[in-house]
Amino acid sequence: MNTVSTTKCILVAGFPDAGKSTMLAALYGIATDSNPNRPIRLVKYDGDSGYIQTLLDAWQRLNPVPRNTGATEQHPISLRLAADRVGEFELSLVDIAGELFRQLVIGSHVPQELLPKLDDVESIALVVHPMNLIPHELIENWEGFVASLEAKENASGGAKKLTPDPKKWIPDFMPSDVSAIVMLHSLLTKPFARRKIRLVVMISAWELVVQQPPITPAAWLADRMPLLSQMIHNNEDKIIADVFGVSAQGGDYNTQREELAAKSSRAETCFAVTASGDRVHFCEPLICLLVE
Ligand SMILES: Nc1nc2c(ncn2[C@@H]2O[C@H](COP(=O)(O)OP(=O)(O)O)[C@@H](O)[C@H]2O)c(=O)[nH]1
Ligand SMILES: [Mg+2]
Repeated sequence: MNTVSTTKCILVAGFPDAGKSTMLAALYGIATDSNPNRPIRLVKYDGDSGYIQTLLDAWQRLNPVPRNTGATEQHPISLRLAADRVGEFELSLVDIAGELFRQLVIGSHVPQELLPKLDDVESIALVVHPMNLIPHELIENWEGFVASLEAKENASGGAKKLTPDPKKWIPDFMPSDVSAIVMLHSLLTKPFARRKIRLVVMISAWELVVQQPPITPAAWLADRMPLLSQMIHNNEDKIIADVFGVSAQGGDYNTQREELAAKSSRAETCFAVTASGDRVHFCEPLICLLVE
């Protein structure tokens, strides 16, 4: 039997725009679905109920979840879930906007809000978005790269001039790959005392990673986030890791809308793909993280 002190907890981490809110909406939708065969069930939700309902409504109606709106997204959210193979577990989103994780990396300090959760959690789901990565940029592409970041920022409502002097480096330029390894390294060093992390890298929006021949999540990670991939391989005693591609939307809302709407249930459209490319249930990455 699980007690509060032995319940396993997964921390969902990721930088802004990684796909965390969409994943939360899909998980909540699946866990509260009426399908008796659903692999996870909601036991308890702890958090702002209006917020989760807004996410769920957007997901059900095939709309992008509302963008981060500051205050609400800073509130911790916790789902107590149950799955047959692993019993009850807690899924915790301390910082759904991803800003605190950015501070952890860029500011090299652990924000107070993150401390209580980061202190005891050993299982981490790191969400990364294949289209929202900050790449390793070559110096000859630099000005184009800065312009593309600014265009993205402006398209999403910001009007930030990233730097008036393109030669000046600012933290927004840190490659996602580097950010991810700095974050993991922070979790393995002081002030934390843990010796091991169980990690699952969840590559969101996987249906957008279309390549011929098809690429597996493991190959994608080695190719697009080589430092993270190497860090995982070089620290097998400290980081027990796996990688999955996941699709919480189930497809692109513009180009695949009709196909998605034709499915009998929304939950059915979501899926995950193992490191070697096999299609599995959307919830499998989280369950794998907890299996002994
Ligand atoms: N095509 C597709 N887009 C996705 C999927 N999951 C998330 N996205 C998109 O990725 C962007 C960031 O997602 P969001 O959940 O808001 O990220 P967050 O900032 O980490 O909470 C949004 O434009 C989503 O519509 C997916 O499974 N498929
Ligand atoms: Mg969000």
